[in-house]
Amino acid sequence: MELMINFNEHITDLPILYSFRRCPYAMRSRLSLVSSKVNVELREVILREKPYEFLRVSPSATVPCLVIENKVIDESLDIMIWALNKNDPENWLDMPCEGYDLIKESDGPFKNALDEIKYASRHPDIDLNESHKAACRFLFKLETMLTESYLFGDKSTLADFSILPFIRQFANIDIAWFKEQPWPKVQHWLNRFINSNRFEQIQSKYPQWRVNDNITIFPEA
Ligand SMILES: N[C@@H](CCC(=O)N[C@@H](CS)C(=O)NCC(=O)O)C(=O)O
Repeated sequence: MELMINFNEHITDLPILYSFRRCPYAMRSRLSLVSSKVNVELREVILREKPYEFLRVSPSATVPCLVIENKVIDESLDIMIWALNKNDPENWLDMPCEGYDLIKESDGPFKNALDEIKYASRHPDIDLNESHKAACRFLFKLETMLTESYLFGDKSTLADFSILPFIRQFANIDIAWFKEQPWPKVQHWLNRFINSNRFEQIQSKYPQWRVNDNITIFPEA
C-alpha cells in the first residue's frame, strides 16, 4: 500500500526503513536493499515497544515500513520492487510471471499454515494436521521446482528471496523434524541462504531506535 502523507520534519535525505531484525517480511525488504545497493536510514523497531514516530507514519503499524519523502510503502513486497526498480544489478526482476504466483502462495496459504503451527495456542479451533498438510504441500511444490540452485534455474530471482525467510521461519519451528523430511533441494536452498554472506549482511543487530540516535545507514558500507 502506498500513502501520501505530510511531514513537517525532514530528518535525513535518505528514505527511512522501519525494520525488525527477526521479522521475515523485514528480512526480505533488507535483502532487496542489499541487492539493489539502495541506501536507507534503518530504524530498528522492537514490536512490543513501537515508537511514536513509527506509529505516526505506518498505516498498518507493521514492519517493514519505508518512508520516502512524503510517501510511505508498508508492504514488504512493494518495498522490494521499489528498490529493484531503482537498481537491479542481479536481475531479480527477470523472473517468469509464475514467480509472482508463487510469492502469493507463500504469503497466503503457506504463511497462514506456518502461523497456525507456530502459534498453535492462538488457534485452538484449527486442525493442525490440515495446517501441516498445507505447509508440506507447498514445500513439495518448491522441491519439484528447485533446480540445483534456485527456483527458476541457476540465477536467483525475487521469488527466492521473497520466500526464503519464511521457509527459514517454518524450518525453525522444529528443525530436527524439518531436516528429516524428503525435500533435499529445499534443505540445500535454505542452508545456502542461511550460511551466505548476504544473510549475514542483513542480520546485523541494532538496538531499538530512539529519536536522538545517530543515523544508521543500511546496507552498511
Ligand atoms: N503485509 C506486511 C506484513 C508485515 C508484518 O506482518 N510484520 C509483522 C512482523 S513479522 C508485524 O509488524 N507485526 C506487527 C506486530 O506484531 O505488532 C508486509 O508484507 O510487509
